[in-house]
This record gives sequence, structure tokens and C-alpha cells, in this order.
Amino acid sequence: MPPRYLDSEPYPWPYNGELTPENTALIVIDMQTDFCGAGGYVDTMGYDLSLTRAPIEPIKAVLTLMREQGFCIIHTREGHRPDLSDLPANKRWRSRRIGAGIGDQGPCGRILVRGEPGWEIIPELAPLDGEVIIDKPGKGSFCATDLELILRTRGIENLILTGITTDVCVHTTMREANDRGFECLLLEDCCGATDTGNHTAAINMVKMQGGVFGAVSDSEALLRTLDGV
Ligand code: C5J
Repeated sequence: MPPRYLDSEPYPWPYNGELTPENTALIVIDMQTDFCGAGGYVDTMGYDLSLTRAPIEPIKAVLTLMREQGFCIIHTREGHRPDLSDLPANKRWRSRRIGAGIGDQGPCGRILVRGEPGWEIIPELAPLDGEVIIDKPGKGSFCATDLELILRTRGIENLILTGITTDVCVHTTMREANDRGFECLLLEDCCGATDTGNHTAAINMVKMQGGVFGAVSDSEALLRTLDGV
């Protein structure tokens, strides 16, 4: 296959022009009711849900085309075991302090607990049979999960990152992936944060030092490149 690059900053991605369905995965991070739905964790904290819902439609467009073209699709869900044995005490403490106690009952069931309605991926972006789902207890998708083993086993070298929130779980995952040698791309309109300034700052951080964590682009540029137009 001839080299293929995306229109991205601060460099055309991927660095080596090797962009194929065999070596590239789309990762959709934490598009759960708890982070973007009424009555979920983010809503209970009082943040503006329109910010974390903004990426839903752009992600849907990317998912549709990448599914059609046979790319590896990975979804993540942040959440804890019902017995809370994987919930660090300080995580519970700080969330309770602000009235959105992880593990406590909320309008969508127990907040960020596996199996509860709020923990489910929103229906608009529901995983299809055969797509990888990573359940993670923390912010990073590599911490205490088998994500790296799955990526290496499938021969994945490039990761396209989407989801919420830009500055927390998406950024942590991107940093973890970059340190492991994965070539990362963040799609800025496919991410959202609980604060616009933090979203913008997180995007800028990626681009420093020549792309210290990878590159940044958007859904339109990706679709253009994958469509070959
Ligand atoms: C947070 C996430 N913000 N998915 N999780 O706690 O970004």
C-alpha cells in the first residue's frame, strides 16, 4: 500500500505513512451515561452535559466508516466491581466530598459501578458483537487491563483516540499508549471535557515538542483520508 498520511498537527500522521485496517485501531473511551447522560456522574457533579455530548455525532461518523473498512474497534468503560474492591479509598473520598460518591446510589443506579444503568455505553455508540470492550477501574485504559496484550496480539501499531473526557481518561490513555510506543492520533471534535479550557489545553499539550504524545486532527480529515478523496 502507498504511504497514507492525515492532515494533522504538528505532523502528518502516522509518522511512517503506514495506515491500514490491519495495524490501526479506533478507541472510543468511556462514552457512558455516567459521563454524558442525564443523571450520571458528570451530571450529578453539575457540569454542562453539552460539552461531553458534543463528540457523539462525530464519533458515530468515524465509527461507521472504520467499521465498514474493517478496522479494529475498541470501547472502554470506566467502572468498579459491585463490591468496590477495586475502588481506591481516596477516589471514593474525593467524589463523595463533591456529592457524586462513586459506588453510591444516584439517579442512574450506583455511580460508576459495573452493571448499573449509568455505567453502560450510550445506545448511540453501543458496541457491536465482536468489538473489544475494555473494563477499566482507572483513568488510563492500560492500567489493570489486558488492552496492551490485545493490541500486540492483533499487530496494532496506530491508535486513533476518541471519547471523554479529553483531559482525564483520553489524555491518560494517550500518554500510556505513547510511552508504550503506539503511534497516537487524537480527533479533537471526537473528544470533550467538563471544561472548555481544559479541552483546549489538553489538545495543545499533545502538539508540544513536535508532537510529544502524538498528533491531533479531526473527524473530517480522517474520513477524507480513509475515503481516499
Ligand atoms: C473521569 C473520564 N473524568 N472518563 N473519567 O473521571 O474522563
